[in-house]
Amino acid sequence: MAVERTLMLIKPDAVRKNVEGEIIALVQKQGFKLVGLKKLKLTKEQAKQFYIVHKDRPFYDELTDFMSSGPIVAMVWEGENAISRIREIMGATNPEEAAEGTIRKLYGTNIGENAVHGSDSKESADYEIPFFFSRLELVE
Ligand code: DAT
Ligand code: MG
Repeated sequence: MAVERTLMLIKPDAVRKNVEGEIIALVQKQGFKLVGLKKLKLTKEQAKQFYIVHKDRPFYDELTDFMSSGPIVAMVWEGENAISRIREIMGATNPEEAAEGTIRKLYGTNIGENAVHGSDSKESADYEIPFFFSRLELVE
């Protein structure tokens, strides 16, 4: 078991639904420590940079329009196997296919507007955490 850090985003649809607090509480109840937190609004260019791995996917333009459509909440969570365990708590990409009790099942709208993002690997976390947070903003 390894202590890891992972980036989670509460996407514009969930912020519009006013459920940021419920999502944070759900992750905290699983024992993870919140080490970074901020609310911000991405520009289209910033959303394209964040999701650069998807640049050749057919949904890239729709995804980056959505992610720059309103405020988001960015968080860094720390804990044992945080990367894979938080992906489990999030649920499947398509909220209709997500397991009961997962964040996307509870708060997602559709496959594009699915409430949250979570880093999918150590390599992703290493790109995504510094994208939003400086070292000074990550507090044990
Ligand atoms: P995940 O967010 O579960 O890691 P992903 O990396 O495959 O999923 O895709 C990134 C985001 O892109 C996803 O959260 C929502 C959007 N997306 C994925 N597949 C899509 C599709 N078929 N149509 C529209 N948006 C999609
Ligand atoms: Mg992904």
